[in-house]
Amino acid sequence: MSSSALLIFTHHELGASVHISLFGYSPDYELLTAVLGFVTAVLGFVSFSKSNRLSLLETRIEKLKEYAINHQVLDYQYIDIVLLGPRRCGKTSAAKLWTEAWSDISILKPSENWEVSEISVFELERCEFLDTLFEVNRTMRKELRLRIHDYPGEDRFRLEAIKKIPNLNKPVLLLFFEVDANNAGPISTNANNSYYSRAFMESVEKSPGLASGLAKVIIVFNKCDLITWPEKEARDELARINQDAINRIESLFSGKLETFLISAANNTHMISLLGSASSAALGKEDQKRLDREMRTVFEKRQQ
Ligand SMILES: Nc1nc2c(ncn2[C@@H]2O[C@H](COP(=O)(O)OP(=O)(O)OP(=O)(O)O)[C@@H](O)[C@H]2O)c(=O)[nH]1
Ligand SMILES: [Mg+2]
Repeated sequence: MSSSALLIFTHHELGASVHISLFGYSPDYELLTAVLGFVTAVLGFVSFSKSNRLSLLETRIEKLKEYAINHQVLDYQYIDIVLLGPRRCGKTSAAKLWTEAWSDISILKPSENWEVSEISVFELERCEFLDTLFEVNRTMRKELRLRIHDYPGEDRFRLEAIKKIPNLNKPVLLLFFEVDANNAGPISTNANNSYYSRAFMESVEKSPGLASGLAKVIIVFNKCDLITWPEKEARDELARINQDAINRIESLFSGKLETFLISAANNTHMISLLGSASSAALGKEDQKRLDREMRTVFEKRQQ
C-alpha cells in the first residue's frame, strides 16, 4: 500500500467499521484485504471470548444455586459438658463412648492433658428460608451439639477447669466418683475425699459466678458393673461411704444436683446420663424426643 494512504479505524465493542481515504495513489488491495481480514478476526475473537465468558459465569451461578438448594445450612446449639473426678474413675471412657461408640476403653491410658470432643445428638429444628444471595429457598437445620471437656484427674487440672468453667455458657458439670467393690459390696477409697476436698470447695467459692452459672451438676458413680448389689442398695451404700465429699458438693450446688450410677464397661445408663445432661438446654417435649432419638442413634453406632 502507498505510504500516503491514510487508514482510519473506528472500533466498537462488538464490531468495527473501517474508513479508507486515498490521496492520489491506488491502494494495494491485497494488503488491505489482509489487514481487514485480520482486524475482523481479532474483533470476532474478542466478542466470542466475551460471550463465552458470560455464559461460563451464568453456568457457574446456576450450579451454585443448585448446590444451595440441595445442601442444608447447619446451625448448632452447643451444650458444654465438663467431666471432673479423680484419676481412673472413667471420665475419658465415658467421653469416648459418647463420641466414638466403637472405642475399646480397656486400653485407655491416663489422660495427659484436657481434651474437648464434640458430637451432634439431636435435631432441634428444620426450617425454610430465603437465601438473598442466590434468591432461592434453602433448608436450615439446627442441631444440639455436645462439647465434652475431659480433664485428667489431677488437682492442677481441677483448678484449671474451675478457672475455665465461668467462661462457658451454662455448662453441665459431671462430677465422677471413683467406685470400687469386693465380694462384700462397695468399698471406700480416699480418692473422692481428696479430690472433692475443702480446697476444691474453696476454689469454687472463690470463682465468682461459677456455681450460679451452671445449668446442672450430676454426681456420677461409674464402674457400677463392679457392684453385684441391686441398684437401690448400691446407690445408698455409695452415698454413705462418700458422705463427706457429697456433703461438700451439696453445699456448693444444692438445687442443681442429680446422681447417676453408670457403667462405661457394660453401657449401663450411659445414654440416660447423656440425655439428662443434654436436656438442661431443652423444653419438656424436646427432652422426651431427645431420649428416644438418642437411644436409636447410639444403638445404631454401636452395631
Ligand atoms: N470395670 C470398669 N472399668 C472401667 C469402667 N470405665 C472405665 N473403666 C476402666 O478404668 C480405667 C480408667 O479409665 P479412664 O477413662 O482412663 O479414667 P479417667 O477418669 O479418664 O482417668 P484419668 O485420665 O487418669 O484422670 C480404664 O482401664 C478403663 O477401662 C467401667 O465402667 N467399669
Ligand atoms: Mg482420662
